[in-house]
Amino acid sequence: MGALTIWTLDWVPIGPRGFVRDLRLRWACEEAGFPYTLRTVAFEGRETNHLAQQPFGQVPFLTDGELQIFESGACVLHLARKSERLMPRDALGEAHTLQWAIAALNSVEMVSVPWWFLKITGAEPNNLTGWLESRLDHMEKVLTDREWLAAERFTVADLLMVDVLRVPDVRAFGDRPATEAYINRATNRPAFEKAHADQMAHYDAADERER
Ligand SMILES: N[C@@H](CCC(=O)N[C@@H](CS)C(=O)NCC(=O)O)C(=O)O
Repeated sequence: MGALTIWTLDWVPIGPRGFVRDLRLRWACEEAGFPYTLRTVAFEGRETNHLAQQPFGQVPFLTDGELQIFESGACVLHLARKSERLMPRDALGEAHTLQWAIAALNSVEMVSVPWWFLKITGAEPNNLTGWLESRLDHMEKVLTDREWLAAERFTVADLLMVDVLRVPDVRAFGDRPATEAYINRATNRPAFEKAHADQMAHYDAADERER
């Protein structure tokens, strides 16, 4: 394996701290025991200053030696290919992990992010509410009788699903005890706690530099 570098923004406002998607990569590295270096692109001018690395002007992206890759989902799946801790090696376990990883991004996050955006911009009514409610209700049923989504243990699918579900407005939308317990189970893992603390410390240090 080459040297891993996680790329994120040099600074963000208070609101998104703890939720910038570099956390997914940090968390995956912590779970797998992979050391990494953190590097940054500038928040100012982010729309155009790193399009060669991330064609939408966003973060995160990852370098692994000579390889460079963007999209948080692709980055954590890349890491999962290197560690059985993130993805089982048997065909069934791997297929189920991939299935739920894609479901997190393409069936839940694809509704939750636009819903959240309409919510914070004050759209009344929020026409995505019913759609999100249906997705979350289905997840609640799934999580009622299982601890983890695939292979009966924590995988990268849980990492992605939990990162989607733990967004405060999404988490506060309705009462879903199995989902809440699932989020707590995952975010109480030492690897998440370390990744989260490191992201917060990174942005605290950025504030210090401004002073
Ligand atoms: N689908 C992308 C979404 C990336 C994304 O939304 N990144 C946010 C930070 S979490 C960002 O760069 N926002 C700044 C912007 O869009 O200008 C991924 O998962 O990597």
